[in-house]
Amino acid sequence: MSDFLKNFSLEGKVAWITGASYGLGLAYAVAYAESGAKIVFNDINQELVDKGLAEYEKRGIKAFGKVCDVTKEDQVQAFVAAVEKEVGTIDILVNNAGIIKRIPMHEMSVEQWNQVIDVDLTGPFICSKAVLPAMMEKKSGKIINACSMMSEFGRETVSAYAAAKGGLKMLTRNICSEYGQYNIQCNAIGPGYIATPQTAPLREKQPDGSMHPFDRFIRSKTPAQRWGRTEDLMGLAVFLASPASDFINGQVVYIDGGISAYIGQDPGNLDPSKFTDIDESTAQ
Ligand code: NAP
Ligand code: GCO
Repeated sequence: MSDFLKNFSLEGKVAWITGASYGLGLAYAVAYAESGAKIVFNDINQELVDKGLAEYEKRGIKAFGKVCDVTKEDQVQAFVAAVEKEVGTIDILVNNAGIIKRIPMHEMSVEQWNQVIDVDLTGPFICSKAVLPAMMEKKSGKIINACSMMSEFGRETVSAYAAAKGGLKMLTRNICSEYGQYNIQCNAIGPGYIATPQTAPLREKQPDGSMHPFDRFIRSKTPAQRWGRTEDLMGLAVFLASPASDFINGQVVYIDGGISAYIGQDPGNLDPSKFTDIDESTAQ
């Protein structure tokens, strides 16, 4: 490998991706493993951790996985201590774990609001706080947050999620500001609409077999006229975790097929025969 390409390698790094049993977290972890990193991950219950371990084993990846709820600081601290004992200090943290509740705000309970804020915003705070001391000691570290189109735009029914993802954009900037002096970079990936279980309800066929209205809508807002695939995000995830991005800090990098640059077209003008259809069986 050329000296230049070594800048994109994660050889020997320990990468922790939260909530990485499937979906985008699994894709990031696979990309990191392919780039030389040791993979550690957590999920909310043993069934999901086992599912993730099986997925990694299928790909020849020996991952370290344990149950850990990112909203519980005691569990996170214990998880990090176990990783440091059994694998090594964490070089890369991807705050990927997230939930969404699509409920009109005037019908949303405070409990439902708090559940989303706890996972999507407080979780990244708790996990980042847990890995920072070792990164400060090492004078090196990468923290990558999972922002969203909803870090910039609102839409009906996602008030708590948008507030969390908007806050996560500012947490990204603040970690950059406070810890850049330790050679720690904190950036965020801002995916567009990606085919995963989280967005599956937005693509469900209608009873008459027609497209979900939101599926047609989001394709009309995307120049590529397609949903993103998890593999579309793997390159950026590796780049932001690698030495090649050491002078990028505090940024949200949007990887959205052009949604944030495009006013959109009349959904009625779309020709479904031209769509690069998502194979839902792969939208893991
Ligand atoms: P996903 O399919 O819902 O996966 C999220 C993962 O996080 C699941 O394994 C989930 O477990 C886990 N998780 C939830 N709460 C947790 C907790 N308290 N502690 C630990 N793990 C927890 O989501 P995704 O589509 O892969 O998205 C991953 C991240 O990217 C999320 O932060 C999401 O907001 C963000 N994002 C997604 C898109 C998109 O279009 N898909 C776009 C922009 C940003 P459970 O199965 O138990 O929930
Ligand atoms: C929604 C979707 C989005 C995506 C993603 C877009 O209901 O609008 O779930 O929020 O998950 O965050 O970037």
